[in-house]
Amino acid sequence: MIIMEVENNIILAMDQMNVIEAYDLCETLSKYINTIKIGYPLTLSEGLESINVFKENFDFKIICDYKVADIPETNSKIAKLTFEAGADSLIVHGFVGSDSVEACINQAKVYDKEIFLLTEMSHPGAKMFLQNVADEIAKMGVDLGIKNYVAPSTRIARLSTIRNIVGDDSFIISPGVGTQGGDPKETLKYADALIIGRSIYESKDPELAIKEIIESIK
Ligand code: O7M
Repeated sequence: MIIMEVENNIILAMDQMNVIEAYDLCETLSKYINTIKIGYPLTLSEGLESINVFKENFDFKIICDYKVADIPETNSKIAKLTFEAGADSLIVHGFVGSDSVEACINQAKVYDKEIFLLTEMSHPGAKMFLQNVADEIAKMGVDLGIKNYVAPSTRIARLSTIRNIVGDDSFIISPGVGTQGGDPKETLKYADALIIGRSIYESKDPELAIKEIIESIK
């Protein structure tokens, strides 16, 4: 099941560490986006309940990026708390194996929410270990019936391979465009949406930055 229609194919990575700054940014950008990703930087500074600031004031879909990677019992607790706090979906690491991932899927079913399976990451260090098993992780996701994936925009050939494994009916969101070097338009040949943080929120003019990205992917 595909959970979201991502406006302009852009998911804002809300990695600011101050909820007021994050709120102000959302006010500026809310006419261009309907989905944001909240991770540890904002949650550890402002608390899990800060999710609601963005749900209630902007009606955004919230993807919680907690890269869940623990034993099944602990994954289950993390997923439960995240969905109860109002997240629409949760990003889960695949390398921990199918039992740990299934624990999150089971909680998602309880709350009628979704998970995204993280396959390969976008940073250089992902080549050391994760890249070697990323295809197997994606195949495991298919076997588990997962339809939502995260795969890197910084290595288009790898993104393309992962798309082939998960199939055209899956939904791939892709981080790494802009600051990490990925190209938005090229990425969208294989991914359904871009995850973008610093090239928007560190810009002197975030509205202009997002407008330029939207223009570039038309
Ligand atoms: O545009 P950036 O580089 O400022 O931000 C990218 C965001 O995507 C940031 O929140 C990262 O934590 C996240 N991310 C990656 O950059 N690479 C990955 O491989 C995976 C993620 C991610 O979102 O994982 C779910």
